[in-house]
Amino acid sequence: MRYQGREVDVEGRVRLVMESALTARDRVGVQDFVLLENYNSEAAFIENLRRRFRENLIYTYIGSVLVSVNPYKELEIYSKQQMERYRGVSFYEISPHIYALSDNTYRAMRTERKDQCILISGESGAGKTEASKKILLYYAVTCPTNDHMAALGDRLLQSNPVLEAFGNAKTLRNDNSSRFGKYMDVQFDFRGAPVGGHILNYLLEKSRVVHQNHGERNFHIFYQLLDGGDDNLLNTLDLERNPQNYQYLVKGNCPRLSSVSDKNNWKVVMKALPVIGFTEEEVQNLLNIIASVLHLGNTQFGEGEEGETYITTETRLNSLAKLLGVDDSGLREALTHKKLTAKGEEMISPLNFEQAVSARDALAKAVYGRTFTWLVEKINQSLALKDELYHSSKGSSVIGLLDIYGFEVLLHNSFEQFCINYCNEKLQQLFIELTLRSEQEEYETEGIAWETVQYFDNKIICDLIEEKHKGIISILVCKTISSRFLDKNNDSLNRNLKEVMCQSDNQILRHCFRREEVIDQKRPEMAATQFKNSLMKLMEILRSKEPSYVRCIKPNDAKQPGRFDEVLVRHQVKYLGLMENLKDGVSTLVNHLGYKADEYKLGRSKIFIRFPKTLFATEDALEAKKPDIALKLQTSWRGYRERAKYQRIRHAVIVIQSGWRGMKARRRAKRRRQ
Ligand code: AOV
Ligand code: MG
Repeated sequence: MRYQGREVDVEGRVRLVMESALTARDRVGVQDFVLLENYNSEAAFIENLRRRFRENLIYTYIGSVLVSVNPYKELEIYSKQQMERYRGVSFYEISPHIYALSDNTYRAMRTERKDQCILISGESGAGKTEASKKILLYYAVTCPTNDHMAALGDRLLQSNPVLEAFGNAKTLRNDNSSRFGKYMDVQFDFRGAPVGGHILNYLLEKSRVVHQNHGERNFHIFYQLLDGGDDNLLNTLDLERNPQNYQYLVKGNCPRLSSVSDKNNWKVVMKALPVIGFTEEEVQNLLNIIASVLHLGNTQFGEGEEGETYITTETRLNSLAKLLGVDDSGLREALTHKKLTAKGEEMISPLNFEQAVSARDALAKAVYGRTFTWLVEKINQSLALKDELYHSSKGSSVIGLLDIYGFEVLLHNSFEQFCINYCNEKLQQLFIELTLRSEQEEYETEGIAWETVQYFDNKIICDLIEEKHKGIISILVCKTISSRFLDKNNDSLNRNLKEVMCQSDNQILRHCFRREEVIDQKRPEMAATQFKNSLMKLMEILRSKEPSYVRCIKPNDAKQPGRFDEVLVRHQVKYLGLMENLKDGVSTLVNHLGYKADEYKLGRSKIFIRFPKTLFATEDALEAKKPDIALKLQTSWRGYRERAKYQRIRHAVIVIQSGWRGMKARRRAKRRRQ
């Protein structure tokens, strides 16, 4: 063993560091990229990720940012015992974990009484949704509770399988891909018990209802119903068990999944619905709607000699109308004709074949999409803060959880990918704004010497999309771009279909299709404009909260355990800007404190301080709240994650300050002994 130097560890013990202490580190890497000796090197960064991945250590910090690599296998690290290990324990005292981040966020909310949010990002299949579920589970299990609140915890957890059944689907990238964005607030009372919840949903990929790319599926719920529903139920819905009999399910040619049991998931969903407060009638109405979408898909058209369109599947039309709760002759007419108002007069004109097909598909998408929104509203009612808890919720705080659809690059990116990727750009922009940019600006105003860290500010991408008059979204409104892309943006339903639907007996559909909409002659907002506005609102919500970040990485494209594809990982490290998160925090501080070169050495994980007097000087500097940087760092450390923007430097301070604390404790102990 070779003598390496002296080290002040996190508990404040000064000890000799021998080489052997470093060998384990060589094997499993460092648990915080800030501690990498060569933290500017991308190769070292990737190598550290790889080493840890090989040891099933999927979590690593960059300061207070949690990086997570999808293991594509079940790891024994999410048990209740593990949750207990992380309760009340500081970030740096224990190995990195999603529970550590959950717990720290929770404690920050409790001690600072400030709303928090956890932003989870990463490309499709990287593990965002799994991470968000683990966070929710952690709170449901570890937070204080009583019977009433336990019921809320239950409803929070049960809302997940329901939303996933209706909003997730198999894609080429992910067998359980979220096809909607989800932001969930969990509200806690003054004792830290969860008392309420609220979900905001963002743009469901409705086009999937009528079309799937090869190798992909429609939303899970259709297959669950066909596989899991009993014979009786399928009879009443006039359905056959084989998904291949349904036009809306055959496009991807992928009816079954090896990784997912539709039958079991059906049971889970059916059990969850009453827990969330669905009545029997509501469940029946919901099932009728799912079945009606399948029947709509099988509604076929023929073309007469005059070019008029008629329905060739007449016998099925009755059951379709019954399931939708509408009059069958009205439905027939609305599927084959459109109503126009010209010069104050109402006219009916026949649709041609293509128009009829697209009217049918538009109806299927509208029915499904609006039902999904209704579902979210219904879940929100069930999670809403109950009156009797209102009093105890005073002075309470919120933790928001953002799980969006990840970046997607397909062979042909369509309107949905445009929206999904735009949403990801917005989130990245917020990340940059809250971490890198504001930090550098702060340095400048404080006159602190630092080396510019080059980072890619994706604001230009967001501007390109959203700028008034010349941004892509404004240009989309121009009729000159005529394509399917634009149709999806337009997303409108013929007026007479709306008229038929708003008379439905099905209470859910009645709620989804309002009479006012038929009367209102205003042109509805374009889908992209609506989406942009909803994202703007989301950004405001997130800005008002204290953020924590989980950055998910996908190790390979084959969804396989144990495979670490370096090219793929490097690509993600680059575009997530993870290297840009590493800054020279320790040396910035040390330079500012004016240490001489022989007084300290920057080690892999610690500062090696040579003389105790240097340590005392540090202590004095911090105690005297001098210099400014120390003051600033210390307050930000005190507020712990009060200011996410200091994350990297704060970490450096923790190393020094813990030592300093240790010294203080020892001094106190010494005084007591004397
Ligand atoms: P995503 O949410 O980031 O993609 P998911 O969270 O759905 O990705 O993860 C994809 C799959 O990876 C899951 O279905 C699991 O099989 C596996 N997985 C992810 N995280 C873990 C983990 N911690 N432990 C074990 N397996 C995991 V997308 O919604 O497509 O953007 O739109
Ligand atoms: Mg997801």
